[in-house]
Amino acid sequence: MNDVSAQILHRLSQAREFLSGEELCREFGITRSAVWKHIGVLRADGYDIDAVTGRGYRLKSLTGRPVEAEVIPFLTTRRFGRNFLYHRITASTNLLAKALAIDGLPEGSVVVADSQTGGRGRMGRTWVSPSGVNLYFSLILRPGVPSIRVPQLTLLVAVAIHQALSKVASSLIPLIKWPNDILVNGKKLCGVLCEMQSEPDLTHFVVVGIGINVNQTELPSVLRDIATSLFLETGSLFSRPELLASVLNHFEPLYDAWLHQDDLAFILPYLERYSLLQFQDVTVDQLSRTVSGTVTGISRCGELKIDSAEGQALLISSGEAHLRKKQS
Ligand code: BT5
Repeated sequence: MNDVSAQILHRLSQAREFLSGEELCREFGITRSAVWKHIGVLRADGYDIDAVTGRGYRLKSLTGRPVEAEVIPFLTTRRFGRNFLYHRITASTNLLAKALAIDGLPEGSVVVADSQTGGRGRMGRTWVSPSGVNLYFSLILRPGVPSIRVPQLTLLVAVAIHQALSKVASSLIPLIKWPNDILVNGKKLCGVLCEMQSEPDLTHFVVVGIGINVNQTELPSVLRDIATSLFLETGSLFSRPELLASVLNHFEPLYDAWLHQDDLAFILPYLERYSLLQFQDVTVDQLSRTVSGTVTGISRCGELKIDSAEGQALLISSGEAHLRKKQS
C-alpha cells in the first residue's frame, strides 16, 4: 500500500460515514480517477469499501492488521509510532529497524511486520513469527545516555507491555521474567530483544524489538510446552492494532520519565510486584558460569539480586534464569 492509499484509508476509518469522491480529491489534491485507483488498491489489500454514486465511499470494516491506519486511531503518543513502517513480511523487524536507524530515522519510529522469516531472539536464537496472528515490531530510540544504562530499557519496556496487557486483557495475570520475557501461567507470551549501536559514553541508537503472541491458535510442537498466546489463555481474539498502540502509549511516558532519572528506582516497586522470580529459588546460566540462589529483588540498575547458596549477595547483570523446585 502506498502513502496516499494509507492516508485515504485513515481518513475513511475516521469518517466511518460516506465521504464524497470530491472531498477526497480536494483533501489529497488528486483526480477522481486517482481516488478510484487508490480505492482499488485498498480493496485488493482486503478492505471492504462501499462505493455509491452520489454519496461516495465508506469503509465497512477494518482488517485487524497492525497497519498505520488501524493503529493510529488508538495512539495517544506524541512521538512513538508517529513514523510508522509496515511490511507484510520481512526477515526481522529488528534488522530492518537497525538499518533504518543507521540511515537516520528519528526516535519513535516503529517498524512492524505481519510475519518474519528470520525473527530473532537473544544470542542467535529464533523467534517463531507466523503471519496474520501476532505482533512483531521494533521501536527506534535515541536516548543519549551512556551505553551502560541501555540494558535497563529491556525491563522498562517489559513494564509497559505488562501494563498494556493488563489493560487490554484484564483477566490475565502476566508476570515479568527477568530480563526480557512476559509469561502467563508459566508460559512465554512475549519476548523483548534490545540491540544498540554505541560508544562507551554515547548511545547512537537502540532498537527495542517486541514479539507478542496474540491470536495464534496453535503453536508448533517445539513451543507447545513453553509458550502461549492471548487466544490460548483466554479463548478470545484481540485487536493487534489496539494492543500495539497500547504498548507504545504506556512506554512513551515511562521512557520520558526514565530519561530524567538516573536509573530504574522509580519503577522498582512495579517490577518487583510483578516479577515471576521474586523470592524464588533460581539457577541463572551465564556465558561463563552458572549461579544458584534465592532472588531477593531487582537492583536500581536492573540487575537480578540473588542470595547465593554460599550466602553471598550477588548482582547478576545478564543470563537465562530458570526456576528451581524448592527443596522440602
Ligand atoms: C526473546 O529472545 O525472547 C526475544 C524475542 C524478540 C522477538 C522480537 S519480534 C520483533 C523483533 N524482531 C526480531 O527479529 N526480534 C524481535 P530469547 O529470550 O532468546 O528467547 C528465544 C526463545 O523463545 C527461543 O529459543 C524459543 O525457545 C522461544 N520462542 C521462539 N519463538 C517464540 C514465540 N513466538 N513465542 C514464545 N516463545 C518463543
